[in-house]
Amino acid sequence: MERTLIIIKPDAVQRGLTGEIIKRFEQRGLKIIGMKLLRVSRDLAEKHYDVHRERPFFAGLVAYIISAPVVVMALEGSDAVVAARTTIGATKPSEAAAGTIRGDYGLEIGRNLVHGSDSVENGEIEIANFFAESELCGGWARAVDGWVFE
Ligand code: IDP
Ligand code: MG
Repeated sequence: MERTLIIIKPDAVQRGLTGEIIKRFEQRGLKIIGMKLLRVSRDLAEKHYDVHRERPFFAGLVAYIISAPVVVMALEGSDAVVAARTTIGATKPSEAAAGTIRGDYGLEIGRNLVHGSDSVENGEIEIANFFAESELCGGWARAVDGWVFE
């Protein structure tokens, strides 16, 4: 089973889309093993987006992600990283496929609603950055698991 970190970004929380976005991951079959609402600190935002530190949009990206509360989720499932990213859609919402979160609710790259880890390795790192081990319910048995996982 893979794990991935999802961030429901400030624009999505402000727009009242939190429930709609959580629903899409749940319906996909991904298992929530951690979830909380928090205000991201500047330090954590800069650490999370460190790979983009030299990009021209970095300052705006950090300002955006700390501007209001976010909901973070750790999800578990088979191929969780790729499955979550296909549910999220392309980085640029105007080019994201209809039926994806970004394709259904977004227009601009700087307001693209949700983050999903881009690799299994980064998923583990990002979950550890946002959650203490005691906040995770890894591998809990869900009643429907046998109908989602073969
Ligand atoms: P991803 O979120 O689809 O993985 P990345 O390329 O990793 O996309 O970029 C991280 C985040 O940085 C994006 O989700 C978006 O919020 C922001 N971002 C990326 N490129 C731009 C840009 O050109 N302008 C403004 N924000 C950007
Ligand atoms: Mg990325």
